[in-house]
Amino acid sequence: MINGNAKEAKHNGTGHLAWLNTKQFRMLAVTKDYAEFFKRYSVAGSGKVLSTAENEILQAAREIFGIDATRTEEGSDLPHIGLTAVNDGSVDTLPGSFAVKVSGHSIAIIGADELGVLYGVYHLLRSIGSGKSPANAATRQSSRVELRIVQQWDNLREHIADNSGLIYHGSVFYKNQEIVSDMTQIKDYARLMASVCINAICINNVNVNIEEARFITEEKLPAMARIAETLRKYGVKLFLGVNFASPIMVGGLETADPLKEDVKKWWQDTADNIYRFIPDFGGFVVKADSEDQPGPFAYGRSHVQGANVLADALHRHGGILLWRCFVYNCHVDWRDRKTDRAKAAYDNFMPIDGQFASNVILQIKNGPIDFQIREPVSPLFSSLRKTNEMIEFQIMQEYTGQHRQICYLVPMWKEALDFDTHIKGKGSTVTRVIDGSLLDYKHSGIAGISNVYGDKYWTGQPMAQANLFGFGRLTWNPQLDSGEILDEWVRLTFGSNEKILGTIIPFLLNSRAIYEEYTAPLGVGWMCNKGMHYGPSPDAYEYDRWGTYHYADREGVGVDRTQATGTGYTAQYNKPVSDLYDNIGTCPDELLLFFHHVPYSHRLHSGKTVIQHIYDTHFEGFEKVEKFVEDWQTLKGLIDDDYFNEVNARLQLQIEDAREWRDIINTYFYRKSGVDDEKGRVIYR
Ligand code: GCV
Repeated sequence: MINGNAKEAKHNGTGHLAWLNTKQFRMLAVTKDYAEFFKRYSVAGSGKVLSTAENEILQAAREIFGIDATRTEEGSDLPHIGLTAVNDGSVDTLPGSFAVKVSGHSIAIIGADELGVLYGVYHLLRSIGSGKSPANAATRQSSRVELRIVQQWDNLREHIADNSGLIYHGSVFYKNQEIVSDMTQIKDYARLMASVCINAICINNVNVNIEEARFITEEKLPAMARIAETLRKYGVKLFLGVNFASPIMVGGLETADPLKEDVKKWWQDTADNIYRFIPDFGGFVVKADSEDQPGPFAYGRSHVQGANVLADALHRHGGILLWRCFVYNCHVDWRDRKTDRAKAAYDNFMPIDGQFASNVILQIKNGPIDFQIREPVSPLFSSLRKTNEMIEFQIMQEYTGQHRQICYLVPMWKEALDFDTHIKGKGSTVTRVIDGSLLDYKHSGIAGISNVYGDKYWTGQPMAQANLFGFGRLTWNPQLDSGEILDEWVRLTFGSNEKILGTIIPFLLNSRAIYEEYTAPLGVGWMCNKGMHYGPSPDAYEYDRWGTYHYADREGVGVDRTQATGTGYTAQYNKPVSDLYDNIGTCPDELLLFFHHVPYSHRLHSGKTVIQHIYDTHFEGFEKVEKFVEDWQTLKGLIDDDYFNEVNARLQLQIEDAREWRDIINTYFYRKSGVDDEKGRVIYR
């Protein structure tokens, strides 16, 4: 199963239940405090999502307490769980808000709407599973992040992220090059997502081939409507990736020029038709003029002109357009030291800030390049002021170990969300930008490129479920702490055994830092194989037209992005951040090579030279993986065998791959610099 062949996967094991394996909550001492409540439940309100919430209570009663809960009247004096989709004023009005109130004889789950009740139920289950008493389950929650969306990079050919090499083969949505007709797995996926407050899924890749371009045609809309119906029961909206050239590809027009009347009309008719099939359709996700995808530039039009035509077509039905800012020139001449891919999104979108339709959200990758293990936060968050914007994270670990290696990414996402843009003075965090509160945006959101591909654990490496879980938890509440999220995930997935917690949590919490140690140093990025984006190949992009250069030579390494001598990228940030990065003396070590080209002898704030830092981190990172592989063995018998074995098999790959990274990167820099390791360790020659 290492390569995740979905056709062979069994989907009924504990791996598939992930953090919703409520049966194992039986073993927790705390369940006795809930048992009486689960004997009865009441429901106030009606609707499909509320029925889902009711079913969750019934299922939990059976699985945790072995009882069939009975429905009772609202306000009953007997112990019960009350589900109320009628806001009594005690809950925020934002969609999905809820309160859980615990009294002697009831646990009342009150939602601002049906969805709020469903989220309240999942909150209650999480509380039980993580060992909280009923009193500690009491809460009141809402989220300012309106759109909490996972985006699949699947396509009908079942190749996920098709140009990223170690292909995830398989999909929840497509089998044998057809859209699936059996909704079981899609339902399970929707349930898993709703349980962490995800409210939208885009089911196809932003690189839209002809097969997926047809999803918005009469022929495929019935299948889309079936999927939307399945998602709807969990409060999850369907989004689709569309190709900007759809009017030509599937509309039979000769042009996709957004200013042509027939093109506008085609988009309007298409949207009208979609909403006939799917009245609550979420909207489109568009990658235009990016990596050879078509876009408005082909017609001499701006991205505003392009986006607004699609947005207007959706607007009449309440739909939203997610327009990606991943627009850059992917053909760079290595002699040109001024053209900088990192600057492209800002250069393309800042001049048109404020001109987009009100239902457009600009979707911006967390960093300015492409999901490297360490990048600064995209400067667009520090500069746009008049356009709805959302952040895009990559749950799928394209550059961070894919479905093999353990790399818990929540700390990295938190860093981005907590980053201070200074756009409205100190304290202007990215969270406040993307939740719309700081700049008074009409829409807000967080997107995550999904790591789900139909594998029996959903995510290949079972530990990568923590990223999926953590992503959802953070979208609902960006203030949550990475460690708290992880603690909750481990308890829900493996139980609350101290040995398990004490082994898994410290490693996972550090795993991003560890991955960074044995791979690309000090923010330099791009030391991976070309295309596949897995494994070390430090010069793969260095001599390629794609041009994501690190400029390592015998004297030094790094990209000069300063204002005086470099590309000037640092000027895209607000003060004091621009100065912090621009000045080699204040630039944080972990981003040094992103911003500066330095000699190998350059001394870091840590006191080490750059070259010694590279050697040390590569040796140490590898040793930490080696140690975890040993520690993992001590969990045999304590956790589910299937989980144990699957993680173990992938850990054996991780250790080999970490060794390869260590040896190739150290050798590369040793041969470039000619500087010996101070500690005299063996560097592969
Ligand atoms: C969906 C990277 C990946 C591509 C991906 C692209 C994007 O370049 O390798 O597979 O395309 O990012 O985000 O659009």
